[in-house]
Amino acid sequence: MKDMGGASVYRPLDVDSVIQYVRDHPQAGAHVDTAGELEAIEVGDGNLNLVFKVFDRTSERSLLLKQALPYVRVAGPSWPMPAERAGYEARALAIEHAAAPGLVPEPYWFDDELKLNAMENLADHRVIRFPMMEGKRYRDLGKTIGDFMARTLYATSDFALDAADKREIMKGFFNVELCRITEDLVFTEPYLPDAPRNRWNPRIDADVADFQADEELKAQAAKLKYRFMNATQALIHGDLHTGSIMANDHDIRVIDPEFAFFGPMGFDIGAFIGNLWLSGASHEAHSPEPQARASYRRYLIGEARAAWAAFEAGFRERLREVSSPSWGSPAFQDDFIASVLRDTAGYAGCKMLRRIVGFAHVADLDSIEDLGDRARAERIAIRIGRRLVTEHARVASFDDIVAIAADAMEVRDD
Ligand code: SR1
Ligand code: MG
Repeated sequence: MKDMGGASVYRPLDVDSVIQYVRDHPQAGAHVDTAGELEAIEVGDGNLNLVFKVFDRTSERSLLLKQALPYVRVAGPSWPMPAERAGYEARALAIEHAAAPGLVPEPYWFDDELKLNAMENLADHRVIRFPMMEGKRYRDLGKTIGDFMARTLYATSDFALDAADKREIMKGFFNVELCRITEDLVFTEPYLPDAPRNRWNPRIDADVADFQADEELKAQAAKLKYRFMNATQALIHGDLHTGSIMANDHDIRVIDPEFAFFGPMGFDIGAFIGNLWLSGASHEAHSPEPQARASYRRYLIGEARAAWAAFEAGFRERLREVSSPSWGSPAFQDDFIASVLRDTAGYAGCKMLRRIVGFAHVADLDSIEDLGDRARAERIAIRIGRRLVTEHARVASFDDIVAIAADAMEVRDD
């Protein structure tokens, strides 16, 4: 569709119009035969966007198109959300692709009129959250995500960039509306007894009331929120949960960086670690057999350790060549890594609690049909989340984070 001046105008695509769009797009021919037999399906399973896979049945090639709607998809038009978020995703994906090639989908083009990102279709990959509910183990999951974080976080930090260059990039990442979602849904509403968007399993009413009355917890969550809003350490992914990771048996990719902005590095690492612990808690129901449950939880602990180890090693390696002599001090570097570790603990805890009490939950827990079973799993997650938030400033090694999770999941860490 064109306006009177001949430019495309925004309209949400569907499985028919997306095919015509691909046929007409000058860059699509590099990825599919635009005159061939094309077929489209809509596969969006996230909270916000439309996602189309377009298959070229003649050559067996395909591409993926992700279009932002002008509202939150799961809430509908009553919750408007600027479709400009697609531009943040385009800019972030380009930077991530440069810093961590092979660890994100290859970006093809960004259509600013349609608020649409075209990219590599990860045809035989799956979002890992769902197979993990069935006990799927991904080789090198933690190592790969730790490597992704070391690469992307270092490359966009003051350690790699000249201050003026970093500030120039920051101009493209104010991302006000999506940061507001995180500020509200992660850091504010879960701690308010009467926030209208909160929802939770009625079997945990008492647990929720107890944590919402915990002044120390709320003070620590407020500190973490303030830091989220003010620590412009690096371009962070901003939503790095297990729904933002796709994998097959030999390849792992990070997707969906639309929440990207300059924030604290520990928010990304914490999101990943917190989601591993949510998975572990959910196996209270998904793996009723105690030995299988303990075994899967040990796997998760191993991947969490591997993620932190890969992040720390990769980051320290890169710190050998810093952009300013100021950053060369070994004591400063140790101090910095220690602060990222504390943030990792705190944000992991925040990301867990919001998935149990806030607006947006996770399938790991919500798929547990029996509310009593779900409550048992949720109580484990709440125990971990509360301790991580409350104790984050005292965390001195990754072992401290593991000990909190292992204790609540009643698994020996060896
Ligand atoms: C209204 S959006 C809810 C959540 O979905 C995204 O994945 C983010 O985690 C956000 O907080
Ligand atoms: Mg997402």
